[in-house]
Amino acid sequence: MSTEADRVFADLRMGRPRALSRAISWVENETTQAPALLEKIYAQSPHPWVIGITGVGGAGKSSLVPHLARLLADGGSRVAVLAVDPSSPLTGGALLGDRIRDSGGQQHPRVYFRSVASRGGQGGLATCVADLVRVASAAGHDIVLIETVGAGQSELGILQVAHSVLLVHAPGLGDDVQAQKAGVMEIANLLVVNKADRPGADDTVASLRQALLLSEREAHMHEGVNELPGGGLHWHPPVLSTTALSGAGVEAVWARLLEHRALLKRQGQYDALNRTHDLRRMQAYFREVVQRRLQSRIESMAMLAHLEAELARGDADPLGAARALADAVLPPLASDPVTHRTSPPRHMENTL
Ligand SMILES: Nc1nc2c(ncn2[C@@H]2O[C@H](COP(=O)(O)OP(=O)(O)OP(=O)(O)O)[C@@H](O)[C@H]2O)c(=O)[nH]1
Ligand SMILES: [Mg+2]
Repeated sequence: MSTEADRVFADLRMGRPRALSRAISWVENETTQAPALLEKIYAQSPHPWVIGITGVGGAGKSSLVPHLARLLADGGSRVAVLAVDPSSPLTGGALLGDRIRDSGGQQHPRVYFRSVASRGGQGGLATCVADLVRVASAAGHDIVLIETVGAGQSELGILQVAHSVLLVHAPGLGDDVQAQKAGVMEIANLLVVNKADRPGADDTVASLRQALLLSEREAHMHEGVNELPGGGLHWHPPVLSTTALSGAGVEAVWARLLEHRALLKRQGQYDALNRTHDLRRMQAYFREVVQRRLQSRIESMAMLAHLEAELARGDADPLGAARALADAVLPPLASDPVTHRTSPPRHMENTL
């Protein structure tokens, strides 16, 4: 007898957008059907090409992505766009603005748009989005574009799923090139100065190019693929400009992305990245499962209430109590960095 997960999987494989939306919701909300569905998906769906699009708020990522998606779809690809919103502390979900944007416009038959909540940071982005990428692949999407706001951890999270990372910048957002360099510039394979119609765009292009040369310490490299003296190949991130209002410059961005993918494949890095992403996913999921199991075990123990009461009275210290709980469910390691105590500490006299 077929389960609900079987049916959704079959519908997914037939490319039904509603099945894709449903599958994404299952995974996002960690429903009880999600693991069975994901198991099928991972077994039977290839890695799509994942392009991460990141950059400071307001640079024009969301304006640029539909142009890029349409271009790829016109070229025959099936494109899924996942827009990762910072979770709202109130709703815990994707911001309303992008939800609305999802439902309006951009109705290319080979483009699928969806906002997903980031659940606050790197872990949330990496765990949920890595699965969603494969869900999209099961539905026949061979390219997945992921938009994230480059505000701290999320751009590092994007590295755990993307093959190519595009950093969007724009004039007038503060000449924060130094700050950019310190974080996200190191991971960008392609830099785009959007709003080329605005004054100062050329200066922004020039300062990004300068910053890249400084960080690469290789002033003679040209943008794209460079042949090194020893025979190896090196990718020097190109800096391009676009105007998302008209779509100008987007074709050049696409050409460079193709070049980047070709280099990754030529160097065997494309498959290596796929393996690394799977490995990271396994490690993250392992941590999740272990933590959940241990947590549920601890919560069923009388010792927890006992320790909590001791903490409340000031008769235990938080670290000692945590260690005592850990010791109760897992044997301590000889290499544990802290002194092992067999019983919860009772030395917290009111000395203050
Ligand atoms: N003049 C001009 N304005 C643009 C261009 N691209 C986007 N904008 C405007 O810039 C604003 C921000 O654009 P978004 O696409 O929402 O920027 P974003 O990077 O997705 O922003 P967040 O999702 O908040 O991080 C909007 O008002 C756009 O209309 C452009 O090429 N030229
Ligand atoms: Mg946006």
